[in-house]
Amino acid sequence: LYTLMDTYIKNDVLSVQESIVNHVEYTIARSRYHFDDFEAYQATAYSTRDRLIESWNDTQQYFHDQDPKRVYYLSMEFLVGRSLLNALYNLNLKGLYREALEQLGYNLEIIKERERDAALGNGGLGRLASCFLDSMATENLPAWGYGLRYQYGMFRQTIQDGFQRENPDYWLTLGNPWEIERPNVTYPVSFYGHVSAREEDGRQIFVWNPAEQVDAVAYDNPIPGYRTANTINLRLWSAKPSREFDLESFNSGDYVASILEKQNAESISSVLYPDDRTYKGKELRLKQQHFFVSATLQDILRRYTAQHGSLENFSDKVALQLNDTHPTIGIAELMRLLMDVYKWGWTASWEATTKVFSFTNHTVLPEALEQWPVELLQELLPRHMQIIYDINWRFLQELRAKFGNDQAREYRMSIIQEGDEKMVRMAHLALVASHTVNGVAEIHSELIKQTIFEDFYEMYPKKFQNKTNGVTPRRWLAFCNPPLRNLINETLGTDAWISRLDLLEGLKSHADDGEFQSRWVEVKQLAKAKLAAKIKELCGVEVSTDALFDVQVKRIHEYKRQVLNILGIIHRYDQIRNMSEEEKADVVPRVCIIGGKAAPGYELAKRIIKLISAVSQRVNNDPAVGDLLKVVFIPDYNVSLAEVIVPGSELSQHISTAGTEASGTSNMKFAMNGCLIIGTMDGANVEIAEEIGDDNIFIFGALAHEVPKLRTERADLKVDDRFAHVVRLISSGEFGYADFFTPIVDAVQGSDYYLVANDFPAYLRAQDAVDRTYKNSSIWTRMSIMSVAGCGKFSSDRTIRQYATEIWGVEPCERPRPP
Ligand code: 26Y
Repeated sequence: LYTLMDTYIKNDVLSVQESIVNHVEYTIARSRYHFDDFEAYQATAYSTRDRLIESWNDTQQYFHDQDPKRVYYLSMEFLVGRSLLNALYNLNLKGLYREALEQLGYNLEIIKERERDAALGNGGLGRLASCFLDSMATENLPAWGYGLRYQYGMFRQTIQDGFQRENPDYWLTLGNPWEIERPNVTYPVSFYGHVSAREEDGRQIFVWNPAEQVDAVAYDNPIPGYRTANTINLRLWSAKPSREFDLESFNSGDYVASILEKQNAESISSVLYPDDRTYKGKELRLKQQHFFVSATLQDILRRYTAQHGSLENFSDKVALQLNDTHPTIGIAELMRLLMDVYKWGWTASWEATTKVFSFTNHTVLPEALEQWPVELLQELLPRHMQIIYDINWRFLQELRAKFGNDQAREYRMSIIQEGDEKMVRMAHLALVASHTVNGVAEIHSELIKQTIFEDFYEMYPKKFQNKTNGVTPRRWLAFCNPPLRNLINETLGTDAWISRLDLLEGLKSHADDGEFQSRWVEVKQLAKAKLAAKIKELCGVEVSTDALFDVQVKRIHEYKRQVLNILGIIHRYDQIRNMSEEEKADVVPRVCIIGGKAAPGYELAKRIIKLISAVSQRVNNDPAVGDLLKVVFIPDYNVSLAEVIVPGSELSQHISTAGTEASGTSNMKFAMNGCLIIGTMDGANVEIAEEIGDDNIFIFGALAHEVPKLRTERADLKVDDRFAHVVRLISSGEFGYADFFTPIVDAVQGSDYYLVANDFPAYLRAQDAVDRTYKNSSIWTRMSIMSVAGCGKFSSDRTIRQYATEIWGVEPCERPRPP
């Protein structure tokens, strides 16, 4: 038996082929003699999954035996993308599978394209969560991620006549080979009803009598680390009709109506909210949040007590990280579980709760801060509302003890916002109950102390930390850009940099080497050709790979200033079309690539997409311009597209109004791939400039501390003539749809909250510097090499190690490699 238990799956060409063919026949039930590319993908995925499961099981067993302190990353979003190549690379099986498939008549590079992205997130915050899982696995941390298994992920964007259309992303239609359904890991989650109180052993006991219950079913998604035997877990919850409530509702008489009503339960986890900025108090979203954290906490407590016999030492052995305020209701839920279910007193429950939770803030924009109407919370979660009131009462006592009777301060800081409609401020709840709060880049962590959380910083200065974001160098360099990976490997004589990104520094000494530079350029040209083919496929536009590829891909938002970009493009267009042929000979040809989704309810953002499309129509069809300027809007920007766009870019725009972009993470991905950055002193751009050197980046624009004053003075600004001119081109109908674009024109001509007019001249100057530099290939290439060489800090491995030591207090727990 012992030998049987020690038998691992065999990894040789024949065994892999056998496993793939077996899955064709027995898992997807197709003929092993005839299966198409999609079926080959499915079978390959299942075969890979077998290997992941083996590693997952042994890792979890090892964690169990070692019993270290654990960390759970709670996030409403995980932007996973595709898994096949990532898993094969991490398990070091890519070459083997390529060969095995080739002999069977399939091409791994082709079949991997058949996988659909898991898009269970909006943008930066969700992708960060996925990069963190990759790093937690690679750093061998005893960690799990918890989230929701949405049936509809981020909508698919199509562009019709230049307008955005949203299409449902029913990503599970053809199955998801990466998940493991765990029907036996199911918890009831309650809603509505009322709370009753009774005396028990001289103590008040509260009983919540819920009126609605749904079941949360676990789906496990193995997350392999890079070149380690550890595989961690991402557990996602799916809502199912409750079994427990069967009896009650079914005795009520109308059998069919009862069944139909119960189906509604599934709607709780059915759809991801596609808005990442403006908070709307939607009941379903609050239900999702509670559903998610209740199932998660029940699971964590159950697994803890199963192993330890009780909850003793729970708070020494568990850390819970809240990814923004979205899972904050979990604070009240943990209090409820400890007090009402495990019968702990208030003090012990509060002590444990405040010891386990910490919280990350991802934005300074006040409109994104979550606040739930008291009335809604009261109705949906009456016991939680009671607990929140109790937490607040004690908090206000503490406040008075510290600052005396200061009503204005109490009003500002209270967890409950008074007013016509009373609201629960989730960020305040998170701040009061967490032992640590962190921002996501230096500048952002400073700003939250001075603005949105100023009062809390005064009260709890020691709670505040910074954790500058990072991205996984596996997906975002080593795997998405093999030619660059190979060149770096050869140059450094090792591939160790893939998990120790600081080693990229070794490239610095080659930055001026002419021969190395030309190989660097070759690598970039290969990636540009791939991107050009993608553009042809998706936009039908032919672009020259001799042009400078200039990219801005991210969610469409006023603060990210895609408008500044398009105004700059219009200026460039207007210049070119008025040039003589001699002047034209001097122009650096450009391809301007823009992509990103607008929240379906964000009207202005959708107009910006239409403006970009209208400008591209005009520019691309103007014979006076030819190859000197092309503008393309790439539809449906997502993780897999980013894996093609990032390596193929030469210039990337990160041009938010200073003080508005918390960090940005794509800036790191672009820099890592030798793309130069044009950007403002905002978010992580500041630290990127510091790391790679300010002469290797194009920085422009107002600084964060200047912005408030500039806003008050905006009405008196003497607007640059070129700015006035390009805005006039839009409003006079040069690109059609003049009326439709009026709100955009008004926004930048009116209060201009994001200071587009202010920064316009500096932006054009920076773009001139870009053109001038590009003409000198050797200088440009040197800057590109220095960007990559200076990127070591921006690995999420570094970020995660800092979270582990400075916030969570967890240590690596590395499973020994099997023989
Ligand atoms: C409450 C709801 C409307 C909501 C949903 C999603 C609010 C916010 C979000 C997502 C926010 C987000 O993606 N923020 C980004 O987080 C990145 C990772 O820290 C940062 O790099 C980026 O600057 C920030 O905008």
